Amino acid sequence: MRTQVAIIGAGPSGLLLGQLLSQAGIANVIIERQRADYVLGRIRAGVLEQTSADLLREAGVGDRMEREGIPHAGFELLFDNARHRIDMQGLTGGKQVIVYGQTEVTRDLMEAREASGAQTLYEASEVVIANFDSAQPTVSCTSGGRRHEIHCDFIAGCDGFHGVCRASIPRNAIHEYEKVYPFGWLGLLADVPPVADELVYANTARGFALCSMRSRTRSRYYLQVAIDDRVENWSDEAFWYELRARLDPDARERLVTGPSLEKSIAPLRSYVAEPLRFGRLFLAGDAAHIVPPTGAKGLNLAATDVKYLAAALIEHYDEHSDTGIDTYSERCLRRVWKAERFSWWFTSLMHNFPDGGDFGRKLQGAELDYLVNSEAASRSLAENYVGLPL
Ligand code: RFL
Ligand code: PHB
Repeated sequence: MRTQVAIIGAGPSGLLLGQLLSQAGIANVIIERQRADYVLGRIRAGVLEQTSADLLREAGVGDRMEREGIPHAGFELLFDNARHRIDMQGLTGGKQVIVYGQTEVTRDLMEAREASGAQTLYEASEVVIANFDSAQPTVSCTSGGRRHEIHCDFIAGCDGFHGVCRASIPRNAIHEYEKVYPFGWLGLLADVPPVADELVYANTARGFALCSMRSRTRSRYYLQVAIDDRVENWSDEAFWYELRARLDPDARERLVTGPSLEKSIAPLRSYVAEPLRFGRLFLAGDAAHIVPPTGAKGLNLAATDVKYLAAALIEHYDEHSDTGIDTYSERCLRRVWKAERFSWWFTSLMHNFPDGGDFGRKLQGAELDYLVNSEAASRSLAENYVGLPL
């Protein structure tokens, strides 16, 4: 088989890249390890920055997001038993974020891909990428009971943190930066109305909690748990009990509980691999970098990588210029490190650190107090949360 761009991974990065390339008339094949319904079953991100929403519109998949996505003009910080609103819109000259689940983004992209007739090999095993340091890269995999060999001009590594692409780059050609946090997030999805109209980020002595949502009837909640905790340890009742204990009295009263649709634990990590390009292989999204979810930046960073990568490949084919390709890594990394900084900072501010001690908690209290009472500090938070300019 021959194509122009072989894309490894059908998460949001791979599907969005495929869509932008197909729109530009560039042939592409996606190779995905899982089944489509498995990919759709993963409950992950919930918040889109305006630049990500704009890109989805540009890619022709913005209609349902427009109808069903919920624009948010602010969010709340909860500490010392009280909630304080951060007026994102007022502090950033009118910017908002859109609450629209990653599952929905993925579904919209999968439908658009099917309609375009572009090829996707699902349930691909033994995926091997080769020769990407030459002009004739190849991808081989087993799918549908037979071995495929795909010859291409470029490989896009959109295969997430545990994928094969980054792992195929020679160790001495890549520099990794990593920070692992001593806790995880236990998430629960339930068909109950959200406890508040906007997201609530809570710093409490019992640990961090986040009240988020997918719609006006579906809530997503998270609790900070120990790094070695297991989801089997958490009945729905235990989850709701602990969440209630981390809320303020008003929210505690309003909280509606119900059976969980999904419950899982995610570890928290900050990670960057540099550079994002090796010969004719590009890394994009979680394959290249991970942020802890506190700042809601992961999916948004993936979208920006893809925006730059699609533009670079289109420039290569249409204008015979490799400027975009040559500057891809540097352009992405400038934005990636700013989001890494923000996500690390917000994580450090909001969580209970096992070895942070009383001193650490006092400092967090002082910073939160400063944050909600200083317009400059609130604005800095709001500016980062809605997404820094491209
Ligand atoms: P994905 O989504 O991991 O997709 C990679 C795909 O590659 C496939 N794959 C392979 N395919 C072929 N061959 C192989 N060898 C392969 N190995 C892997 C996988 O099956 C998969 O389908 O990466 P992508 O596309 O880069 O997308 C990144 C986002 O998924 C991620 O950044 C966000 O979910 C992070 N994130 C959040 N981001 C936000 O912007 N806002 C949020 O509110 C937000 N909340 C979150 C989050 C992530 C979370 N978890 C579970 C880590 C909340 C949580 C709890
Ligand atoms: C979510 O709804 O899953 C979500 C929202 C905001 C975050 C992280 C996750 O910061």
